Amino acid sequence: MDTLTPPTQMPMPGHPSLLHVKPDFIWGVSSSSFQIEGATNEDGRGASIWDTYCRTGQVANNDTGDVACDHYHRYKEDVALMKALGVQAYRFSIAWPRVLPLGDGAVNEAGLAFYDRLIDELQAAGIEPWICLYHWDLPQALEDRGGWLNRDIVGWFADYARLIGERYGKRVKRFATFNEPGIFSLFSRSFGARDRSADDKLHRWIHHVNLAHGAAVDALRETVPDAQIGLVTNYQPIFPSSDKPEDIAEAALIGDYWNCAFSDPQYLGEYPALIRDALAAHVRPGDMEQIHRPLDWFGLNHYSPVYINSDPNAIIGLGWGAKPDSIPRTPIDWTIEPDAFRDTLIEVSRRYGKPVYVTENGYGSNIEKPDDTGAVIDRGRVAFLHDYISGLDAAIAAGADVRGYFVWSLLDNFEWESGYGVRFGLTYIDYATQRRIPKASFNWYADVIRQARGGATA
Ligand code: IFM
Repeated sequence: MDTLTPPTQMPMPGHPSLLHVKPDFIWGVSSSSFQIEGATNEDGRGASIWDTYCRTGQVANNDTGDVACDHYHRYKEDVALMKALGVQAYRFSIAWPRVLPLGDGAVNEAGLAFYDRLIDELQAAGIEPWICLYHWDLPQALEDRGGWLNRDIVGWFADYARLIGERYGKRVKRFATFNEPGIFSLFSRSFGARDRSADDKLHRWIHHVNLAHGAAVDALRETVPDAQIGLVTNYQPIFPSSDKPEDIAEAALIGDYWNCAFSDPQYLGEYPALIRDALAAHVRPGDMEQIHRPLDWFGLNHYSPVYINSDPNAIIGLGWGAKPDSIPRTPIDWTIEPDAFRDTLIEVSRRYGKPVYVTENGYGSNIEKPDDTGAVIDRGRVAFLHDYISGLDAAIAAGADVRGYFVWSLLDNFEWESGYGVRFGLTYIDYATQRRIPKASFNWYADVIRQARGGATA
């Protein structure tokens, strides 16, 4: 792809190679509660840490999740969009504070009823619901009790998982415990000051997340015996940005934190070598068995490789390195490297030995808007998806057991610190009116799905 050509002027790519994708491959889209639901003060929902954070002035444009995509009220329209897209599955997360406003204790029936309505709508549309228990919106009340640094959170999370299993388990079989534990652990606002004294907090936090995962798996198995359970990780190649020995060593260390600190103990039963000693102080007898519960699938969220250098003043020495100039970028400066995606699929398939589902992949832009005719012709996103889906096909050809692919995301949504200024959707949201405008990528992806499932293309 020619990076010097502005995305708006690129020719629209055709179909990706799908020679190795089987007919029962699952095509889907992903979202998360805080990023789309809105209605943060409705029907008894409690506050989450992101409601609080949005009021600290650290989110672009002081955006909040108060309205977001108003999905809480417009879920029927959104499911209709998914039906038009032709997806077989939809991965969404439950807002823990919507169903347990204080994180534990009293249950909010109105909050649970919302997800019943959503599941009803999905099932009526023939779309399988995939539930993720935790996509970062921790109840503020639990944060006030120490959050992920308090070992009690293992029990709080297990009780929450049991509630979800009991309530939805007759109709939902696919569950993920966490979305990208590496990201919310390494970059959470609770991470603390950028100095080495906070390292120990990080290790305690990592271990508690892992224990909570294992306890939640047990709770889901008790309540949903035929559940298919996995973890969703953000696993990317971690490259040193120079050939200095300290940068090479740092990239290897960050690889163990970012990619393996959760998936290795959860799928393989031990912490990766470079961080094992640091974690040991927090591991009690029986902990590793509690974490290492049988899992059914591996969820991969993948965007682009990470370039690292060594920063002796930063926690775990993590410094952001320069990205090679020669590599194309998305408008938000993420490198476009579909070969790295292919290689990552091959790596996680071999390393963890489970069926792999790509639970997120997508293209972020801070320059998208409707053209004079009102259409959003997002050629850059189409080119990205084309190349990444081709990479996926190549990974399957090379032996990776990849069973599904979910685009991030159905809708433009709240992109955390970037607020609404960064758009990842197949559907443009006009936030002033909440009008949904399917982009060119929406029609393109619908066509890819039709083609993959043996149907005629438009
Ligand atoms: O929006 C996020 C999502 O919440 C987690 N994975 C990456 C996406 C894009 O940054």
